[in-house]
Amino acid sequence: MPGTAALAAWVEDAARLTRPDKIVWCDGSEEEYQRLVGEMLANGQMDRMNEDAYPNSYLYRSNPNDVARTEGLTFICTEREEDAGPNNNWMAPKDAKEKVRPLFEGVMRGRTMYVVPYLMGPVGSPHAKVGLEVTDSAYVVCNLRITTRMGQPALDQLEKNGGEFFPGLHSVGDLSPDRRFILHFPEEKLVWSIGSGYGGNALLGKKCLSLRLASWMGWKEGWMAEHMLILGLQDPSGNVTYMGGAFPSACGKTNLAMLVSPLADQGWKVWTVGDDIAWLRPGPDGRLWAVNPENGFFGVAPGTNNATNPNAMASLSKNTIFTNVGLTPDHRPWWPEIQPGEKTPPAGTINWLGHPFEEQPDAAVAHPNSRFTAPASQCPSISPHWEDPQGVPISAFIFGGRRARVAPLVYQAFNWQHGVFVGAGMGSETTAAATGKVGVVRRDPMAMKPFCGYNMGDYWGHWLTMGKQIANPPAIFHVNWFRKDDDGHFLWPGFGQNVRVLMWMHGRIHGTADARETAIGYVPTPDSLDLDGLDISSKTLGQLLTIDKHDWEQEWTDQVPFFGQFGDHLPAAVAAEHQALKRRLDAMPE
Ligand code: GTP
Ligand code: SPV
Ligand code: MN
Repeated sequence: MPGTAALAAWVEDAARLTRPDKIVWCDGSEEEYQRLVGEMLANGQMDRMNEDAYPNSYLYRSNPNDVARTEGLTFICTEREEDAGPNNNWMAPKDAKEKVRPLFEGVMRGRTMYVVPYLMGPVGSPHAKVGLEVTDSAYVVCNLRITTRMGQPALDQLEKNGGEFFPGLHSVGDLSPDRRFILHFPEEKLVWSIGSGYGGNALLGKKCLSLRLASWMGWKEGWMAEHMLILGLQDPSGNVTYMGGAFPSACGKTNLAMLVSPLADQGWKVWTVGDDIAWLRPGPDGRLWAVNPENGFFGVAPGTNNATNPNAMASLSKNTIFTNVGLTPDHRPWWPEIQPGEKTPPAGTINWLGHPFEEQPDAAVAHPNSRFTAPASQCPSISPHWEDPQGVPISAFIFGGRRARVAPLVYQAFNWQHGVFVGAGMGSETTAAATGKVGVVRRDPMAMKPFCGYNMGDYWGHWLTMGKQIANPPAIFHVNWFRKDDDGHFLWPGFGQNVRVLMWMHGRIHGTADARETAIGYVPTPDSLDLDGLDISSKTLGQLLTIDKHDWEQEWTDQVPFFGQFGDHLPAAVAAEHQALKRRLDAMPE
């Protein structure tokens, strides 16, 4: 069956199941966007932002029980449970469908079914994938229009891809978490999501297709799908060194990808290629090449301002959808630190729950996981190569966590295999990006714990295999912008100043920066970091670069049961690196 006919047949089946009153095929046009926004403004689901300050921008408040990804309700449905692994919730495909099909039956009665063909990846890229989402949420459609290439580009690519497309069935259902399921069928390359309209639960091109299904496909086909930003660091000679960075949700990818360098006058500048997802393939030159499958950002609002991230502020200055932020009396968005240092909003600001914040002094004004959806093309630092069909060549991978203790500002792995172990052992404090407790250290290997669509042990095996297949594998680093002093203050200024750490990496890659060898990897010598113009004491720098034997022994011990869960799926090389770390820690002086 030709691509479009197969697409139509799939939609017909979805409609037979969900029984919408109306089916609307979306083309991604401006007129269509305005019509949908107009409907949501009219029915009270959206508010218009101040047209002078934030043209063509809107506020949406989600259901208060639907504000972040719900990992406990997210499933990988493979024939064999061990293919999903201990890192995922699992249901057999047949059981999952039997359980969830009744929730979809007739769910769209009285509603419109929107049919959204979309493209993940640059137009014309051999790596681009066609998705098809059917949804009963106009808000989801509007977000897809910003974060994907929607409509004709997808249909055009369908023919080039031999008709291959990745369907996703989505309904907000009744929004009850008791009837919420985000189901992935990697063997069928299918997604079913019901009961949530928020972010990664509902924009099926993002985490569901571009990470969970794509990571499975990468494993089977010899490429990689990673929860990574992609940036280019331009040096004073004008050369650009590309890096991919995997930090867990709400741990700094968007901010690092859009960094404004305080050393721009010396020729150091950062270009943004992507802020959340990278698809990587070996190129003919023996390097890994990365594309950003997305067309826009779904970025964390709180903390974003003109000092921390001016490029994000410019990106969200127009044509943006704000979700769960506060609304000031003059219809501007509000979140903590929207102006540097601002903790309280203007009088009369409406909180994310829709009430004057003064009436609910105990509620957050903006939800901690409030976000902006903005076109990537509006980012002032967007790379001239961000839509290159083949992507950009990656020279470094940066793993990162949010750790008040333990992890130093930066260190470099000894080699690829050790780097894979560094990623596999990553721990990070949980954030508001997923429901559940915030600030608890959990293992989040390669920042992929919530997104790896198969057994994480096999995933590490795949990383090791990829390293053998590429002649010039990227150097691997680990960073921590979030180390704190005993009073709970961040030791490192972060944000734009992180360029100094990127410069050290650049020096390591190009053979010009010094390091000292420690038990965990190479750590900068104090004078190998360029701290010119930065007010930081040598005591603070010492704290930032300290490797504490006891902290690391504790870390090592925490990793034991974690790696243990994977049984035979744990690659021998990862187990060997874990043991080697123990020997180096034992040899460390007290
Ligand atoms: P997802 O979109 O959830 O995958 O997150 P992300 O990794 O893109 O996180 P993002 O860059 O949006 O950062 C999340 C939070 O961390 C924001 O509140 C930022 O202000 C804060 N943050 C980012 N970079 C830094 C930094 O260098 N230092 C400090 N202290 N905070 C940072
Ligand atoms: C994340 O949680 O890592 C995000 C936001 O990027 S969401 O798309 O909701 O998953
Ligand atoms: Mn993310």
